Amino acid sequence: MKSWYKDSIVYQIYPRSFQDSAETAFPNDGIGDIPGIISRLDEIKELGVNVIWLSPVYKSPDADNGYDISDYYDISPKFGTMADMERLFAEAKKRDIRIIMDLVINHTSDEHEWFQKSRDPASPYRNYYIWQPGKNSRKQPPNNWTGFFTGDTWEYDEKSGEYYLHLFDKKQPDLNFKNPKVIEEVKNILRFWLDKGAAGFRCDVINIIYKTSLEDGKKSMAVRGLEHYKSQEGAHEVLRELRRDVLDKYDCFTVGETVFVDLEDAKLLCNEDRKELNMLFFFDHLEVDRRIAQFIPKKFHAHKLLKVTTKWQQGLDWNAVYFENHDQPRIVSHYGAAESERALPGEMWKRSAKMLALFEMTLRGTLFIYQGQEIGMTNFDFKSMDELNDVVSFGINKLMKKLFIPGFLRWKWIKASSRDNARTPMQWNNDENAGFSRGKPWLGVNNNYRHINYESQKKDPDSILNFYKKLIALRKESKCLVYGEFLPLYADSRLIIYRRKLNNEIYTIALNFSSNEIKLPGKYLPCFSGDRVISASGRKQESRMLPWDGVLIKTANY
Ligand code: TEU
Repeated sequence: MKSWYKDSIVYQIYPRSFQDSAETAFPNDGIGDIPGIISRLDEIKELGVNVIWLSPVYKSPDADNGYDISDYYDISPKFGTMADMERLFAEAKKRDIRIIMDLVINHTSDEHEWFQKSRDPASPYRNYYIWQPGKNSRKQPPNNWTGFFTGDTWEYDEKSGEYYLHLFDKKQPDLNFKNPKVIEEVKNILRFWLDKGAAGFRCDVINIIYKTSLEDGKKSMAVRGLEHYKSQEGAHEVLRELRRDVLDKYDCFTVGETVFVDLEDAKLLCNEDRKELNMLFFFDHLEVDRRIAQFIPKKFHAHKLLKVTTKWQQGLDWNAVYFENHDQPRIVSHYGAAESERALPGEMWKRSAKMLALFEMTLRGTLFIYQGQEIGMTNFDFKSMDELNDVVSFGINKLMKKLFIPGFLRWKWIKASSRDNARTPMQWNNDENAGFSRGKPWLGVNNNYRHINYESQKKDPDSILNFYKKLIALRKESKCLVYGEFLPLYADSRLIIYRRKLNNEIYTIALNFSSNEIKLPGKYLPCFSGDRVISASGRKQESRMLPWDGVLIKTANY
């Protein structure tokens, strides 16, 4: 297996929010599409990206925006046609950009042919899903599990006379990985896309695909039942089989999305010798200021962030490094200084977005950037639930109502954590709808698009976009930044200092996560005596850190 993926820069595209075009069956329908992506490949290339991760573009009734697939071998007409997809592979290839697909196999859509057939108890597809009789003469669901989207996990089907399992929405029935036929189906899907030119897969919730038992779950605040299906031996075996029979025959890589994963699980899942995944996405670093239920906030302390970062940076052979995706709030609104969204984004928004870029780009692993992150896009100033679209936000609202959480608090938390924050259309320019679409966008365009957009940042040498470009270029020149050791040096509640080291090459990085000017601790001053390679503020302060500043120093031997 070649390791080109290790020093790759991956750009995640959420197709419905990237670029709409007039070239599909639904021209200018306010939903981004594949011809739209093709028209933006040059911008992606210019950023320094060499891999695209494409969120699902398959046929889907969109109960969960494409993460509910009804045909793995076809493209949703909203996004275009298979011919468009082939053109995307070809156009990307011309620019030396590879594409990885989103592999969603824990569940399908309930509108998938397999599921429809499986509703008949006599069908050979019955065993593709997890059907169970109810308890107490079918009045009650088969067990007490609770779902990822805050609701039930069992849905009764009249036609079948039984319940089916769905860990996510009821329109996302879970596949049964105890059935070898399901694994064969997945292999066929993999081969189909690899033969079309895919360079790998991002594997959705891959550590929960195998349900060892269906017994009741133990008491839990979060997802009840998890111990029966999280990181089970069965899942490890499936992954090894997919690697052995398909993936290892191609020049490709996998990155698993792994929920509630701990370091011990992760070590098994992406240990190179075990041949399961190449790397994985964990969530710890984005949850240092949240409680078990992800949407409840708690105070941010920079030292916690360094602790978690160190644990994963040092704990795994190889990391997938990301700060944003289509499920997370925008990083500058989360850990940066995107002031109240009503104010125009100011100097601190910009500096903190750069500081966070510097943080991410100086971590060890394969780098992932989510669309819009490179221009410091912020959370959206939603006014009410009516403006939201995500199934999870509605689920959380319902759950919190049940718990008698007052309306203002519910709204405050949902607004800050809604997955829709990441899903507002890409802000390309100053034109109507930020240049995203000539039609009415499926989700609101952020009101700040005249201040935050790609076109104006492209022209501005001091922009966040150009800062990302510089950092990416720097990373390409330095093996140390990609492969070097990660060594924490110092942290308090606002300041983080760490170092990257490979042989004689040493970088020291300091990040200020606050709006105060901070004096660097005297003990570490000598580390800052080297060449100041780049800083978020662009200013040179020898012993102090400006608010929200980040600096990268090439340290002389120390
Ligand atoms: O997400 C997995 C997942 O459970 C979380 O990221 C989830 O969005 C969060 O916990 C909600 O509270 C993956 C996909 O990234 C997501 O978009 C899908 O909705 C989900 O799987 C189901 O396919």
